[in-house]
Amino acid sequence: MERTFIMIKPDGVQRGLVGDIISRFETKGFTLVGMKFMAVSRELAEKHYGVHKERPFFGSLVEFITSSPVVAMVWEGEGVVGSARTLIGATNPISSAPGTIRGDYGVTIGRNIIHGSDAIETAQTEIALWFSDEELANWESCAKSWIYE
Ligand code: DAT
Ligand code: MG
Repeated sequence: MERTFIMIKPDGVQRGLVGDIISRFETKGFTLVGMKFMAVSRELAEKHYGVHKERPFFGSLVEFITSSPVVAMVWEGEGVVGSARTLIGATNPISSAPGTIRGDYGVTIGRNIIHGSDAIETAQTEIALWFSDEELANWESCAKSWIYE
């Protein structure tokens, strides 16, 4: 089953959006397989955003992600990588659709509340970066047969 890496960024935690965000993934029908509330080291932040290291916003992005705790999660389900990106909305919240997490709660790109892996391969890399195998639970929800045909 497909898995994706989701992180509620420092602004989402500080603004009290953790419960609402988790609820959106739960009620959609995805399965939580890993979660931790944690401070992010500079090393982890730089690795996670390594693809952006030449971009002008890289320094402030790393500062932001390490400034206050985050909620790191792994969610599982059919098509979860793409579907999570849809639930999250476009990168710049000023133009994210209403009904999406960023569209409902954000205004500027540097405070866009949540991260979601952009592809299946990226998800695998990010899950391995943020979680050990022992931190992920292999389990089946009792609702599975009511979510999947
Ligand atoms: P996404 O988080 O939607 O995958 P991304 O991978 O292009 O977007 O960028 C990672 C994060 O970097 C993004 O969530 C917010 C920040 N960011 C991206 N482009 C930016 C810009 N032009 N100015 C400031 N921050 C930016
Ligand atoms: Mg990205």
